[in-house]
Amino acid sequence: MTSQEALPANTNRVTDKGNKLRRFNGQVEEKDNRRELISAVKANKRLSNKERFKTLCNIFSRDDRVLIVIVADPDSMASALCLKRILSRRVKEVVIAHPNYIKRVNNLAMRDLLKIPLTRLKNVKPDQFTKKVIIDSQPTHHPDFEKIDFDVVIDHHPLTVDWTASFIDIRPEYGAVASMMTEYLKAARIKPSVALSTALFYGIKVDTQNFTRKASYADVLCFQHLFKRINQNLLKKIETADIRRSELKYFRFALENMKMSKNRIYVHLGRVGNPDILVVVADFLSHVHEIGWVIISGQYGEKLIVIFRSDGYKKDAGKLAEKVFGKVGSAGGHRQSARAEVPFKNLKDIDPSTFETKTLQRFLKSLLK
Ligand SMILES: [Mn+2]
Repeated sequence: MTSQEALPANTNRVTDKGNKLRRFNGQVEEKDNRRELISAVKANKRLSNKERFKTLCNIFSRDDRVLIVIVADPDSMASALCLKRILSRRVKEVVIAHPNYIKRVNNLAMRDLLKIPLTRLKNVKPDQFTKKVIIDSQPTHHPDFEKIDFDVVIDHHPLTVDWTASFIDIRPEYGAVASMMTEYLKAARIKPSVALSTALFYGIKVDTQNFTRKASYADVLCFQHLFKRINQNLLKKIETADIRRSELKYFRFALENMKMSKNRIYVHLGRVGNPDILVVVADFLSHVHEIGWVIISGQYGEKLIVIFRSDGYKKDAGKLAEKVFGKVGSAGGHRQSARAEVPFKNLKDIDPSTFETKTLQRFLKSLLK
Protein backbone atom coordinates (compact mmCIF):
# COMPACT_ATOMS: atom_id res chain seq x y z
CA MET A 1 0.00 0.00 0.00
CA THR A 2 2.81 2.41 0.80
CA SER A 3 3.97 2.87 -2.76
CA GLN A 4 0.41 3.51 -3.82
CA GLU A 5 0.11 6.27 -1.29
CA ALA A 6 3.26 7.76 -2.73
CA LEU A 7 1.45 8.27 -6.03
CA PRO A 8 -0.42 11.50 -6.76
CA ALA A 9 -3.29 12.09 -4.36
CA ASN A 10 -5.76 11.18 -7.08
CA THR A 11 -5.31 7.42 -7.17
CA ASN A 12 -8.57 5.87 -8.07
CA ARG A 13 -9.58 4.25 -4.82
CA VAL A 14 -13.30 4.81 -4.68
CA THR A 15 -14.33 3.40 -1.34
CA ASP A 16 -12.71 1.71 1.58
CA LYS A 17 -12.21 -2.01 1.39
CA GLY A 18 -15.23 -3.91 2.58
CA ASN A 19 -17.56 -1.23 1.36
CA LYS A 20 -18.04 -2.60 -2.08
CA LEU A 21 -21.00 -3.03 -4.33
CA ARG A 22 -23.81 -1.48 -2.41
CA ARG A 23 -27.37 -1.71 -3.68
CA PHE A 24 -28.91 1.69 -3.99
CA ASN A 25 -32.35 2.53 -2.73
CA GLY A 26 -32.60 6.24 -3.29
CA GLN A 27 -31.80 8.77 -5.97
CA VAL A 28 -29.35 10.51 -3.66
CA GLU A 29 -27.20 7.44 -3.27
CA GLU A 30 -27.22 6.85 -7.00
CA LYS A 31 -26.13 10.44 -7.59
CA ASP A 32 -23.35 9.99 -5.02
CA ASN A 33 -22.29 6.79 -6.73
CA ARG A 34 -22.25 8.47 -10.14
CA ARG A 35 -20.16 11.31 -8.75
CA GLU A 36 -17.76 8.86 -7.12
CA LEU A 37 -17.37 6.86 -10.30
CA ILE A 38 -16.87 9.90 -12.50
CA SER A 39 -14.19 11.26 -10.20
CA ALA A 40 -12.48 7.86 -10.09
CA VAL A 41 -12.47 7.69 -13.90
CA LYS A 42 -11.12 11.24 -14.13
CA ALA A 43 -8.45 10.57 -11.51
CA ASN A 44 -7.32 7.52 -13.44
CA LYS A 45 -7.17 9.53 -16.65
CA ARG A 46 -4.76 12.00 -15.07
CA LEU A 47 -2.22 9.25 -14.36
CA SER A 48 0.63 8.57 -16.73
CA ASN A 49 0.76 5.04 -18.18
CA LYS A 50 3.53 4.17 -15.77
CA GLU A 51 1.64 5.49 -12.73
CA ARG A 52 -1.51 3.71 -13.84
CA PHE A 53 0.39 0.47 -14.20
CA LYS A 54 1.87 0.87 -10.72
CA THR A 55 -1.51 1.66 -9.20
CA LEU A 56 -2.95 -1.45 -10.81
CA CYS A 57 -0.09 -3.63 -9.57
CA ASN A 58 -0.55 -2.32 -6.04
CA ILE A 59 -4.00 -3.88 -5.95
CA PHE A 60 -2.42 -7.33 -6.09
CA SER A 61 -0.13 -9.29 -3.79
CA ARG A 62 1.90 -12.48 -4.20
CA ASP A 63 -0.64 -14.75 -2.56
CA ASP A 64 -3.57 -13.58 -4.63
CA ARG A 65 -5.68 -15.94 -6.67
CA VAL A 66 -7.14 -13.74 -9.39
CA LEU A 67 -10.35 -14.27 -11.32
CA ILE A 68 -10.68 -12.32 -14.57
CA VAL A 69 -14.25 -12.19 -15.83
CA ILE A 70 -15.06 -11.37 -19.45
CA VAL A 71 -17.87 -11.70 -21.94
CA ALA A 72 -15.74 -13.65 -24.37
CA ASP A 73 -15.08 -11.84 -27.66
CA PRO A 74 -11.79 -11.03 -29.42
CA ASP A 75 -11.13 -7.77 -27.55
CA SER A 76 -11.95 -9.18 -24.12
CA MET A 77 -10.08 -12.46 -24.66
CA ALA A 78 -6.96 -10.58 -25.80
CA SER A 79 -7.20 -8.13 -22.91
CA ALA A 80 -7.66 -10.86 -20.32
CA LEU A 81 -4.73 -12.81 -21.75
CA CYS A 82 -2.67 -9.63 -21.50
CA LEU A 83 -3.55 -9.01 -17.86
CA LYS A 84 -2.79 -12.65 -17.09
CA ARG A 85 0.65 -12.10 -18.61
CA ILE A 86 1.19 -8.88 -16.63
CA LEU A 87 0.19 -10.58 -13.38
CA SER A 88 1.96 -13.86 -14.11
CA ARG A 89 4.88 -13.30 -11.73
CA ARG A 90 3.02 -11.01 -9.39
CA VAL A 91 0.28 -13.32 -8.10
CA LYS A 92 -0.21 -16.99 -7.37
CA GLU A 93 -2.83 -17.83 -9.98
CA VAL A 94 -4.93 -16.21 -12.70
CA VAL A 95 -8.11 -17.77 -14.09
CA ILE A 96 -10.11 -16.30 -16.97
CA ALA A 97 -13.85 -17.06 -16.92
CA HIS A 98 -16.75 -16.11 -19.18
CA PRO A 99 -20.51 -16.57 -18.76
CA ASN A 100 -21.32 -16.75 -22.47
CA TYR A 101 -21.20 -19.73 -24.78
CA ILE A 102 -18.81 -18.92 -27.63
CA LYS A 103 -20.69 -19.35 -30.89
CA ARG A 104 -18.66 -17.47 -33.46
CA VAL A 105 -16.22 -19.75 -35.21
CA ASN A 106 -13.61 -16.98 -35.53
CA ASN A 107 -13.65 -16.57 -31.76
CA LEU A 108 -13.23 -20.30 -31.23
CA ALA A 109 -10.36 -20.25 -33.72
CA MET A 110 -8.76 -17.38 -31.82
CA ARG A 111 -9.11 -19.20 -28.51
CA ASP A 112 -7.70 -22.45 -29.89
CA LEU A 113 -4.91 -21.14 -32.15
CA LEU A 114 -3.62 -18.64 -29.59
CA LYS A 115 -4.15 -21.09 -26.71
CA ILE A 116 -6.17 -18.72 -24.55
CA PRO A 117 -7.06 -20.57 -21.36
CA LEU A 118 -10.77 -20.02 -20.71
CA THR A 119 -13.28 -21.51 -18.27
CA ARG A 120 -17.02 -21.06 -18.08
CA LEU A 121 -18.03 -18.82 -15.20
CA LYS A 122 -20.55 -21.40 -14.00
CA ASN A 123 -17.64 -23.76 -13.32
CA VAL A 124 -15.79 -21.47 -10.92
CA LYS A 125 -16.60 -20.19 -7.45
CA PRO A 126 -15.77 -16.46 -7.38
CA ASP A 127 -15.56 -16.56 -3.57
CA GLN A 128 -12.53 -18.82 -3.82
CA PHE A 129 -10.56 -16.04 -5.48
CA THR A 130 -8.96 -13.25 -3.48
CA LYS A 131 -9.18 -10.68 -6.30
CA LYS A 132 -11.79 -10.26 -8.99
CA VAL A 133 -11.28 -8.33 -12.21
CA ILE A 134 -13.72 -7.48 -14.97
CA ILE A 135 -12.39 -6.50 -18.39
CA ASP A 136 -14.13 -5.00 -21.45
CA SER A 137 -17.38 -4.91 -19.51
CA GLN A 138 -18.87 -3.45 -16.31
CA PRO A 139 -20.49 -5.08 -13.27
CA THR A 140 -23.93 -3.95 -14.47
CA HIS A 141 -23.60 -5.53 -17.92
CA HIS A 142 -24.59 -9.10 -17.07
CA PRO A 143 -26.81 -10.57 -14.35
CA ASP A 144 -24.06 -13.08 -13.47
CA PHE A 145 -21.69 -10.19 -12.69
CA GLU A 146 -23.92 -8.53 -10.14
CA LYS A 147 -23.17 -11.15 -7.50
CA ILE A 148 -19.44 -10.57 -7.77
CA ASP A 149 -17.52 -7.89 -5.85
CA PHE A 150 -14.98 -6.65 -8.35
CA ASP A 151 -11.68 -5.12 -7.25
CA VAL A 152 -10.66 -3.98 -10.71
CA VAL A 153 -12.73 -2.74 -13.65
CA ILE A 154 -11.02 -2.02 -16.98
CA ASP A 155 -13.33 -1.11 -19.83
CA HIS A 156 -14.07 1.15 -22.80
CA HIS A 157 -17.87 1.11 -22.75
CA PRO A 158 -19.75 4.17 -21.50
CA LEU A 159 -19.73 4.43 -17.71
CA THR A 160 -22.68 2.82 -15.94
CA VAL A 161 -23.67 3.38 -12.29
CA ASP A 162 -24.62 1.31 -9.25
CA TRP A 163 -21.28 -0.37 -8.60
CA THR A 164 -17.86 0.39 -7.25
CA ALA A 165 -14.33 -1.05 -7.27
CA SER A 166 -10.88 -0.29 -5.91
CA PHE A 167 -9.33 0.30 -9.31
CA ILE A 168 -11.33 1.78 -12.15
CA ASP A 169 -9.93 2.43 -15.63
CA ILE A 170 -12.70 3.31 -18.06
CA ARG A 171 -11.82 5.01 -21.33
CA PRO A 172 -14.82 5.19 -23.68
CA GLU A 173 -12.76 7.14 -26.22
CA TYR A 174 -10.66 4.01 -26.91
CA GLY A 175 -11.70 1.73 -29.76
CA ALA A 176 -10.57 -1.37 -27.90
CA VAL A 177 -9.58 -2.41 -24.38
CA ALA A 178 -6.77 -4.31 -26.12
CA SER A 179 -5.19 -0.89 -26.77
CA MET A 180 -5.48 0.05 -23.10
CA MET A 181 -3.86 -3.27 -22.18
CA THR A 182 -1.08 -2.73 -24.73
CA GLU A 183 -0.28 0.50 -22.89
CA TYR A 184 -0.05 -1.41 -19.59
CA LEU A 185 2.21 -3.90 -21.29
CA LYS A 186 4.49 -1.14 -22.55
CA ALA A 187 4.55 0.47 -19.10
CA ALA A 188 5.47 -2.92 -17.64
CA ARG A 189 8.31 -3.19 -20.21
CA ILE A 190 7.04 -6.62 -21.21
CA LYS A 191 7.78 -7.84 -24.73
CA PRO A 192 4.59 -9.66 -25.70
CA SER A 193 4.79 -13.15 -27.20
CA VAL A 194 3.64 -13.71 -30.77
CA ALA A 195 0.36 -15.19 -29.51
CA LEU A 196 -0.36 -12.28 -27.17
CA SER A 197 0.57 -9.69 -29.81
CA THR A 198 -1.64 -11.39 -32.39
CA ALA A 199 -4.50 -11.58 -29.89
CA LEU A 200 -4.28 -7.86 -29.03
CA PHE A 201 -3.88 -6.89 -32.67
CA TYR A 202 -6.95 -8.89 -33.65
CA GLY A 203 -8.91 -7.48 -30.70
CA ILE A 204 -8.21 -3.93 -31.90
CA LYS A 205 -9.08 -4.85 -35.50
CA VAL A 206 -12.41 -6.38 -34.55
CA ASP A 207 -13.58 -3.71 -32.12
CA THR A 208 -12.67 -0.84 -34.45
CA GLN A 209 -13.88 -2.81 -37.48
CA ASN A 210 -10.51 -2.26 -39.09
CA PHE A 211 -10.50 1.37 -37.99
CA THR A 212 -13.75 2.17 -39.77
CA ARG A 213 -15.47 2.65 -36.41
CA LYS A 214 -14.67 4.66 -33.30
CA ALA A 215 -10.94 4.64 -32.60
CA SER A 216 -8.47 6.96 -30.92
CA TYR A 217 -4.94 7.91 -31.86
CA ALA A 218 -3.83 5.65 -29.00
CA ASP A 219 -5.46 2.70 -30.79
CA VAL A 220 -3.42 3.51 -33.90
CA LEU A 221 -0.19 3.71 -31.90
CA CYS A 222 -0.85 0.35 -30.20
CA PHE A 223 -1.77 -1.24 -33.50
CA GLN A 224 1.54 -0.06 -34.92
CA HIS A 225 3.44 -1.21 -31.84
CA LEU A 226 1.99 -4.72 -32.08
CA PHE A 227 2.25 -5.03 -35.86
CA LYS A 228 5.91 -6.08 -35.95
CA ARG A 229 5.33 -8.84 -33.40
CA ILE A 230 2.28 -10.60 -34.80
CA ASN A 231 2.09 -13.74 -36.91
CA GLN A 232 0.23 -12.84 -40.12
CA ASN A 233 -0.61 -16.46 -40.90
CA LEU A 234 -2.23 -17.02 -37.52
CA LEU A 235 -4.13 -13.77 -37.89
CA LYS A 236 -5.33 -14.68 -41.37
CA LYS A 237 -6.49 -18.10 -40.20
CA ILE A 238 -8.44 -16.57 -37.30
CA GLU A 239 -10.02 -13.92 -39.52
CA THR A 240 -11.09 -16.31 -42.24
CA ALA A 241 -12.22 -19.25 -40.11
CA ASP A 242 -15.95 -18.62 -40.02
CA ILE A 243 -17.35 -22.02 -41.05
CA ARG A 244 -17.60 -25.24 -39.08
CA ARG A 245 -16.79 -28.40 -41.01
CA SER A 246 -20.30 -29.60 -40.21
CA GLU A 247 -21.72 -26.49 -41.91
CA LEU A 248 -20.27 -27.18 -45.37
CA LYS A 249 -23.43 -29.10 -46.19
CA TYR A 250 -25.35 -25.80 -46.23
CA PHE A 251 -23.25 -24.62 -49.17
CA ARG A 252 -24.08 -27.75 -51.16
CA PHE A 253 -27.73 -27.30 -50.27
CA ALA A 254 -27.67 -23.61 -51.17
CA LEU A 255 -26.04 -24.20 -54.56
CA GLU A 256 -28.41 -27.02 -55.42
CA ASN A 257 -31.61 -25.39 -54.19
CA MET A 258 -31.23 -21.68 -54.75
CA LYS A 259 -33.68 -19.92 -57.03
CA MET A 260 -32.38 -17.20 -59.28
CA SER A 261 -34.68 -14.72 -60.87
CA LYS A 262 -33.42 -11.63 -62.61
CA ASN A 263 -30.58 -10.43 -60.41
CA ARG A 264 -31.81 -12.08 -57.22
CA ILE A 265 -30.87 -15.24 -55.36
CA TYR A 266 -33.22 -16.84 -52.86
CA VAL A 267 -32.70 -19.93 -50.76
CA HIS A 268 -34.15 -21.37 -47.56
CA LEU A 269 -31.60 -23.55 -45.78
CA GLY A 270 -34.00 -25.26 -43.37
CA ARG A 271 -33.07 -25.79 -39.77
CA VAL A 272 -29.64 -24.45 -38.76
CA GLY A 273 -27.65 -25.04 -35.59
CA ASN A 274 -26.33 -21.49 -35.62
CA PRO A 275 -27.80 -18.59 -37.61
CA ASP A 276 -24.29 -17.25 -38.36
CA ILE A 277 -24.06 -19.76 -41.23
CA LEU A 278 -26.92 -17.92 -42.99
CA VAL A 279 -24.78 -14.79 -42.95
CA VAL A 280 -21.73 -16.65 -44.28
CA VAL A 281 -23.70 -18.21 -47.16
CA ALA A 282 -25.38 -14.89 -47.95
CA ASP A 283 -22.04 -13.08 -48.04
CA PHE A 284 -20.58 -15.77 -50.29
CA LEU A 285 -23.46 -15.57 -52.78
CA SER A 286 -23.37 -11.77 -52.79
CA HIS A 287 -19.92 -12.00 -54.40
CA VAL A 288 -21.54 -13.30 -57.61
CA HIS A 289 -21.24 -10.76 -60.41
CA GLU A 290 -24.51 -9.22 -61.60
CA ILE A 291 -26.37 -10.34 -58.51
CA GLY A 292 -28.06 -7.40 -56.80
CA TRP A 293 -30.02 -9.18 -54.09
CA VAL A 294 -29.33 -12.23 -51.93
CA ILE A 295 -32.01 -13.41 -49.55
CA ILE A 296 -31.24 -16.40 -47.36
CA SER A 297 -33.49 -17.84 -44.71
CA GLY A 298 -33.33 -20.61 -42.16
CA GLN A 299 -35.11 -21.91 -39.11
CA TYR A 300 -33.40 -21.37 -35.79
CA GLY A 301 -35.37 -22.62 -32.80
CA GLU A 302 -38.94 -21.60 -33.46
CA LYS A 303 -37.93 -18.58 -35.50
CA LEU A 304 -37.55 -17.81 -39.16
CA ILE A 305 -34.29 -15.91 -39.69
CA VAL A 306 -33.87 -14.02 -42.95
CA ILE A 307 -30.60 -12.47 -44.08
CA PHE A 308 -30.69 -9.80 -46.79
CA ARG A 309 -27.77 -8.65 -48.91
CA SER A 310 -27.98 -6.04 -51.64
CA ASP A 311 -25.41 -4.16 -53.66
CA GLY A 312 -26.86 -1.01 -52.11
CA TYR A 313 -27.24 0.68 -55.50
CA LYS A 314 -30.78 2.09 -55.56
CA LYS A 315 -31.61 -0.65 -53.08
CA ASP A 316 -32.13 -0.66 -49.34
CA ALA A 317 -31.98 -4.04 -47.64
CA GLY A 318 -32.93 -2.56 -44.26
CA LYS A 319 -36.07 -0.95 -45.62
CA LEU A 320 -37.07 -4.10 -47.47
CA ALA A 321 -36.61 -6.28 -44.39
CA GLU A 322 -38.75 -3.90 -42.39
CA LYS A 323 -41.43 -3.68 -45.07
CA VAL A 324 -41.77 -7.44 -45.40
CA PHE A 325 -41.27 -8.61 -41.82
CA GLY A 326 -41.50 -5.52 -39.61
CA LYS A 327 -45.05 -6.23 -38.51
CA VAL A 328 -44.52 -9.87 -37.57
CA GLY A 329 -41.06 -9.77 -36.04
CA SER A 330 -37.90 -7.76 -35.59
CA ALA A 331 -36.43 -6.53 -38.86
CA GLY A 332 -33.96 -3.90 -39.95
CA GLY A 333 -30.45 -3.06 -41.08
CA HIS A 334 -28.56 -0.94 -43.56
CA ARG A 335 -28.66 -0.42 -47.33
CA GLN A 336 -26.41 -3.39 -48.06
CA SER A 337 -27.25 -5.77 -45.25
CA ALA A 338 -30.26 -6.52 -43.10
CA ARG A 339 -31.83 -9.20 -41.00
CA ALA A 340 -35.27 -10.28 -39.88
CA GLU A 341 -36.23 -12.63 -37.06
CA VAL A 342 -39.81 -13.81 -37.03
CA PRO A 343 -41.47 -16.32 -34.69
CA PHE A 344 -43.20 -18.87 -36.93
CA LYS A 345 -46.31 -18.55 -34.81
CA ASN A 346 -46.68 -15.00 -36.14
CA LEU A 347 -46.83 -16.25 -39.72
CA LYS A 348 -50.37 -17.28 -40.50
CA ASP A 349 -50.91 -20.39 -42.63
CA ILE A 350 -47.21 -21.16 -42.65
CA ASP A 351 -45.96 -24.49 -41.41
CA PRO A 352 -42.25 -24.39 -40.58
CA SER A 353 -41.84 -28.01 -41.70
CA THR A 354 -43.03 -27.21 -45.23
CA PHE A 355 -41.39 -23.79 -45.48
CA GLU A 356 -39.11 -23.78 -48.51
CA THR A 357 -37.35 -21.49 -50.92
CA LYS A 358 -40.57 -20.95 -52.89
CA THR A 359 -42.36 -19.80 -49.73
CA LEU A 360 -39.59 -17.29 -49.09
CA GLN A 361 -39.77 -16.13 -52.69
CA ARG A 362 -43.54 -15.63 -52.45
CA PHE A 363 -43.11 -13.39 -49.44
CA LEU A 364 -40.70 -11.11 -51.17
CA LYS A 365 -41.34 -11.19 -54.86
CA SER A 366 -44.28 -8.83 -54.93
CA LEU A 367 -42.33 -6.26 -52.94
CA LEU A 368 -39.04 -6.29 -54.83
CA LYS A 369 -38.53 -3.89 -57.64
MN1 LIG B 1 -14.24 -4.15 -26.48
